[in-house]
Amino acid sequence: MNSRWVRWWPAAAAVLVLAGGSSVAVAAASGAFSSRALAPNGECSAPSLPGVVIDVKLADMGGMMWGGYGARGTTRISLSSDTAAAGTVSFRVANTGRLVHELVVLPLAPSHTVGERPIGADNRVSEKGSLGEASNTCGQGAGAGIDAGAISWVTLHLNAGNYELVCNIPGHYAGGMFAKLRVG
Ligand SMILES: [Cu+2]
Repeated sequence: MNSRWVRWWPAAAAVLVLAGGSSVAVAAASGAFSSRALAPNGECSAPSLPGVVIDVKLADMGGMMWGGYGARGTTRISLSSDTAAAGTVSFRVANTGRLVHELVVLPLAPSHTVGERPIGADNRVSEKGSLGEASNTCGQGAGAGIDAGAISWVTLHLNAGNYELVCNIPGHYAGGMFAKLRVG
């Protein structure tokens, strides 16, 4: 459990208060994030990927997002490792949630932390400087988004530095879909 999780759960508790303590809210608090098992073989298995391979999971509270669209703590990205050696890095991205998600790799300036990008009127963040993305259901690279239960993958060359991995489906960054990767 990293420090991000510690910050998230109080937010979930706050949402509980808003929900008025209904039985639905209690059920959500005890395990609302979906974690579906993905097909180990078949159309949605990734090929063998080069370089350092990082497994990424994209999750959400699906229909339990009663705290409000984009409420912090309703969506998340988790990484098998938050560090990687500079060079070839492959991301194997599994959507374990109920909504469509994606993974976009953005540079993170030294003085910045994840989660603080300004959110536009379209409920998305700027993708300026993007190094690449995995948003192609059962395929590599950019596409229309990763369907629930599917995977996508992308291989990038990353120089030493910090990166912010985000999902830029409207409302999802605000919901908590960002994670830091340190390359060096
Ligand atoms: Cu998302």
